[in-house]
Amino acid sequence: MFQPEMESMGRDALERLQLARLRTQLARVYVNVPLYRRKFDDAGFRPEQLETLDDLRRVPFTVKDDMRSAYPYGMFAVPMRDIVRVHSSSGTTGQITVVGYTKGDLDRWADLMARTYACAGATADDVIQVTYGYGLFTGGLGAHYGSERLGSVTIPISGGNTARQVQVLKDFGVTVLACTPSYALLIAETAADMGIDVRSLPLRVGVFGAEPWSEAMRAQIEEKMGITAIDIYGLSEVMGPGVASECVHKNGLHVFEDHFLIEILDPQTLEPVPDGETGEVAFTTLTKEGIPVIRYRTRDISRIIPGRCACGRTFRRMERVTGRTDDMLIIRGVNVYPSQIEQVLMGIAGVAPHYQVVLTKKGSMDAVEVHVEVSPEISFDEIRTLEALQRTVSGAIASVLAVSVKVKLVEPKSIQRSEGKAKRVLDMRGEGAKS
Ligand code: DLL
Repeated sequence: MFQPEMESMGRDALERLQLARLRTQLARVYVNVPLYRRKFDDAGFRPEQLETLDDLRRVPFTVKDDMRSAYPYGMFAVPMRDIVRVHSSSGTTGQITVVGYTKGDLDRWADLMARTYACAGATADDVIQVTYGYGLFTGGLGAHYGSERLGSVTIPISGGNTARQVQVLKDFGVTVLACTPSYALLIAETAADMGIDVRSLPLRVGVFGAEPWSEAMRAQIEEKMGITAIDIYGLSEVMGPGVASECVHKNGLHVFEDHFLIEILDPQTLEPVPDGETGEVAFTTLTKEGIPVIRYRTRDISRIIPGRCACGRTFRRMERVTGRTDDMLIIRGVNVYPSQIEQVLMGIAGVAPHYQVVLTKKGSMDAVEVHVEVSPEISFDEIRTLEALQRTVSGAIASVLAVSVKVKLVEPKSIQRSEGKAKRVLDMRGEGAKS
């Protein structure tokens, strides 16, 4: 553990620390951020009324639209002269939002990312290739400073130029790869095309996140690269990567609860649900200075995994994020997440782990097509083989998801690859549609 005194502290001590930090945080945002003062006043809540952690239920939520309406700096809780860095959210679903960090924030972030690598089993002896994008995206610089804080050799290559990624992976003796899981697959595929067997390289760990991925995809990456693949989670509004991370037991992501309070909300009532139940994840930052967020609704779906982890960390674990409420497809009344389709596809021999869900309109009806690449070893000219494979895929989706969708098999490498977050849903339903 990178900070064992925090990561394995007793739950009682942790809750006392959380309460003290929460009180300070609420008082600070009430005084310094007009949006919070207005929200608290409207709800009849004063920070000094908070007596227990449970009282957080009385505090109003923060949503993405609050951040958008405060664009760019309206939610900062310190004067601009104390801000030393800004990042912004990826903005795939609308206008971008800006987040600001003080020196103290950057210092804590580096610690939390060092914790993340240590969770994955990395040490100062590792050589870490940081392939998350550098820039306004939090992935690159977050992963970079964490790697330096741990004392590892840091390779700040950023995303893109996949052939060079493979070359560096091979020549620089890289032992840890940090990138999105979909990009890890592309790196593996490119290495194979270059005649390089990643399994024979010193690479042993991947710290993958920034997009939903499935257990089956983990198995594929681990097999292709001969590594342990660890799921890491975070979001810009809360900090960036370094909010939660799996440990080597790979059974849920430890939430760094000394810095972030997690709640799982019932999607209908928005009341917090007990551990074990699934819902929307909300976070409250406990130590952020630049832009603290209070009960921020992430739209990510997860649950708390009850029980202790064998690694000795006392932080509770959240289950891997299976999807977002705004990514959910409703196909003839059935709720479907792209990652569920992925899970099904990965279990079928003959199809490659590259797919896209395409939404179109037929008259007034929404139509859903799943485009799946066939594996390179399947000949695209053998009609009968393809037909049989198509039936297998549609049948598997229908039986697992309880809804039938049209499946289109496409040629190897025809689905666009991504060097960052993969685009799993292509919305072709017309003007103004989200894509
Ligand atoms: O993606 C931060 C990050 C960078 C996390 C590198 C991990 C590694 P944003 O661009 O603000 O920040 O996107 C945040 O990405 O709300 C989730 O929907 C999704 N996401 C992040 N990590 C995971 C993960 C970064 N491990 C949004 N599994 C979040 C599933 C993830 N989804």
